[in-house]
Amino acid sequence: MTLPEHDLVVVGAGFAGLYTTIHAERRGLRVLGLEAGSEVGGTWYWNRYPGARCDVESIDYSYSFDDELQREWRWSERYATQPEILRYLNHVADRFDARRHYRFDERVASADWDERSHLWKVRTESGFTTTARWLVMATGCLSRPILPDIPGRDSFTGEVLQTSAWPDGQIDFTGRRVAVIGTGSSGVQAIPIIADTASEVTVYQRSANYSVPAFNRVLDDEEWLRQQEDLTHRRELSWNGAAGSPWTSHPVPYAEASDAEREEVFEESWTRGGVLFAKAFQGLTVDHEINEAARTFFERKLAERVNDPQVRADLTPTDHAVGTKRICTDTHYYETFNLPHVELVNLRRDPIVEVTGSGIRTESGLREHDVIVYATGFDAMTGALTAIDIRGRDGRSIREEWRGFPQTYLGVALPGFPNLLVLNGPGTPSVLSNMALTSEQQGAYALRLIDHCSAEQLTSAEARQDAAEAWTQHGLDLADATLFGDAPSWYTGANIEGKARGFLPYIGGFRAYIDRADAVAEEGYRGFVLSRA
Ligand code: NA7
Repeated sequence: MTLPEHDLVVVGAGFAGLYTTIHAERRGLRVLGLEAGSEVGGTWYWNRYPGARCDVESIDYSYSFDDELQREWRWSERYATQPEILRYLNHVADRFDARRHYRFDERVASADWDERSHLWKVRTESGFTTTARWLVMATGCLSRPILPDIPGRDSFTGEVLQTSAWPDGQIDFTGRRVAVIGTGSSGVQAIPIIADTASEVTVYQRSANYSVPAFNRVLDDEEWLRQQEDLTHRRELSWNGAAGSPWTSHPVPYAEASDAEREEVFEESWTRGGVLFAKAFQGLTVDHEINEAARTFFERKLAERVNDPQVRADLTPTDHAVGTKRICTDTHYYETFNLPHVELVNLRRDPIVEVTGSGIRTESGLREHDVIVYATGFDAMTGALTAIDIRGRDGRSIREEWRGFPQTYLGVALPGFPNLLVLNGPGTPSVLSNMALTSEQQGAYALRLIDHCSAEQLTSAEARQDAAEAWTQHGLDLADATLFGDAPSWYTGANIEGKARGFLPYIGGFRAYIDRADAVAEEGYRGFVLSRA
């Protein structure tokens, strides 16, 4: 039997990849990590734009697998900045000596399954090749950036920046005329900080998003100690919750709450900050009436934050229900539009015609800029995998198959692609949950399957077609019962022209997902075909 060079290759050194590499080594597996970046960090390595910050609280957005680790790392703010999360992931890599397993600056170009030997042959863009029994894709959900196809885009002679591939080091915007295209979380976080020093900021907005203040604060010793005392309980709630965090909705259903109680609950959820606003009442993203109440509350808040009625109207979302696109978590975003040097261009009324050498022309005319910042998002959930030429059994290609909606079993396994384990793939809670914990769960689940196969002297595990179809349909049915499907979001592939539409993450909740996935394992991997070379 041909022996592989490695038991497993892990692609990616973000939260999921690092977890898996560290734990594979602990089990005595021969593991190789491949990472396109020059360092660990994943999302937090690439997205270095000003203001980049996690929208899950720092105490929750960190690994739970090692008690000493979670107690020794002292977060400085309620919501951690990108540099702090990157320092944290570097600390984790040092502490568990994880870097020695990785080859950095290695972007995987292709992977081919060899049916005879039950091995994956992996090749990187630099020409490095290796073989492994298992191929674990920890390639991230938002890691394949997109640039809009605007006529003349490359003719601009000023500086061009992209939030998702930001150069290392500070960019000085002082006295410069800056254009920002895109008002998702990245644009919303970057715009106020750019506006602090730029002489002019023009924000080109295609769709308005809901944004709720972060109410970020420095974690003083008192709050930190309180969090530490409560940590075990807090983690328990997170692992048993729907979104991997300790927060839950108000216990009284909306229908049974008085007007005063409703107002109080919305206010309290608002001041919790950011994405947590969508948790105000159970069913807020399912029931039109509750959602409308949340929308009304939001619009009142917006009126307090934006002075100009036309700008306010332009900043009011019109194409989706509250929470059905990820709510942005901001610091002074809307207030930035009260500044005299900040202009909002509503592209629905005044579309971009072209980018020129000196600026951006919309139907109303040319605005000159020194810098253009693209904050235009990602080919989410599938883009990182379809970017690689992955060939499974009988030459089946993920790139080809995922021209249609991706069929996965538990989001982790794909029919036709034995021993390929996707972490946080389409069909997992991933982006709807706290990615630090979902990454642990996914890494542990992959390793559990690998352990099972080793113990049984099996060399291959492949999802059955019918199991994948049933899982995928189950996910789509759950999403259909909510308001999410109507929103033109990256959750549904709507931000990419020609991408198959359908709700990509698993919306049934983190705990429910874990229970289902564990039941599959406990029943001897029902829905998988396990075999020996
Ligand atoms: P998002 O949330 O996908 O935002 C991308 C933004 O770019 C969004 O406002 C888009 O408008 C806009 N966009 C995309 N293409 C264009 C063109 N051609 N013209 C104008 N505007 C465009 O990405 P982010 O990086 O901000 O955030 C990603 C996630 O990271 C976020 O959800 C959090 O989970 C963390 P659209 O709404 O499509 O009309």
